[in-house]
Amino acid sequence: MQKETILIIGSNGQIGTELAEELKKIYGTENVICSDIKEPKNQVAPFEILDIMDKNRMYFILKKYNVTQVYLLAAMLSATGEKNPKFAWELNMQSLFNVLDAAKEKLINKVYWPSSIAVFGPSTPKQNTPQYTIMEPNTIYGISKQAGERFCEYYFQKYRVDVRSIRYPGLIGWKSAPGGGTTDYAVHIYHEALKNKSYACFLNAETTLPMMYMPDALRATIDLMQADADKVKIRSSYNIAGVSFNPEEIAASIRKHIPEFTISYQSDFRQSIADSWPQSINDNEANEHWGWKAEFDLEKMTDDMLTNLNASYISKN
Ligand code: NAD
Ligand code: AKB
Repeated sequence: MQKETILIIGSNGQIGTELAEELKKIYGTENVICSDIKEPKNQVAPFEILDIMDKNRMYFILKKYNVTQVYLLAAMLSATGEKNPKFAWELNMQSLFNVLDAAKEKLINKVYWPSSIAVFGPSTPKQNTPQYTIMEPNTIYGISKQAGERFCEYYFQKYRVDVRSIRYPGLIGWKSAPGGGTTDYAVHIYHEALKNKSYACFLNAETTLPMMYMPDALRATIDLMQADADKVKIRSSYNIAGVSFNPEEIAASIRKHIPEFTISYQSDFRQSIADSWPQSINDNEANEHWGWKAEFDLEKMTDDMLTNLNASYISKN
């Protein structure tokens, strides 16, 4: 087992809940310190309350545990960000500065910070969106992710900070709830299919978006963090592709398991966010540099989601 001590910031969220489990398997439970602004729902240890805006407390925790790597997951996502743009900008940027500065000061030696497909905007080519292309995001979330990417590359070039990043598509998993994004519908739909056999979708039927099943996203994250430094040639953030589909297509895949499932459409403010994003992603660089390839397609994901969610509902009742 490799000797690293990891701090996850924002560990109670959709990704943190699952990533903590995977990192503990690799590095040992006691070497993965979870932290969040709120107490976790289920008991987790070791755990520290940390508001990432409080740089002194973060430094105290880094020193207390001799942390070597930080995974910074605290952020405000696209939909909640539009409701409070100033705070979203402050949280998304200041949190990154606090962590990058700790790495610059050599308190830690590696940083993981996720970006998003939200860095792209309405003027970006929508199909097979390349790594390098027009990027004019029009959500505060996307603007903060794009600025964050520039700062990651700047800290790497100027201060040799070993920061690594992925532009996640919308993530779908059964173990944890999504936290205020535009792609959240693709998690809710499975829960509603099992509970009510119907779902009212906040995006319209033809809204195709890039998505990814959580096991693929976790594997990409860990593979990138474990790659030799010379293979990580992009220090802004890597495109990675999973699966692209629209609400009608995910509903059809659910109907193969639950034939009576119905979907209706009531699009809201999230429609214009979704319309500004790509429909599919080209991930040639991630594939060439560190061997990335997704494993889950829509049918395999639906099968796994419904099987596991069903089992978890049964065990709760
Ligand atoms: P989430 O909203 O589910 O979780 C974020 C966590 O951060 C929450 O537990 C929240 O309590 C915590 N948090 C909020 N403010 C904090 C603060 N001041 N200090 C400490 N913790 C704080 O988000 P997520 O889906 O797990 O996303 C994690 C990261 O991945 C974010 O940067 C997000 O932009 C990025 N990302 C996520 C997706 C996705 O589909 N989930 C896609 C692209 C990128
Ligand atoms: C969101 O919808 O905001 C996130 C993302 C794609 O970054 N899921």
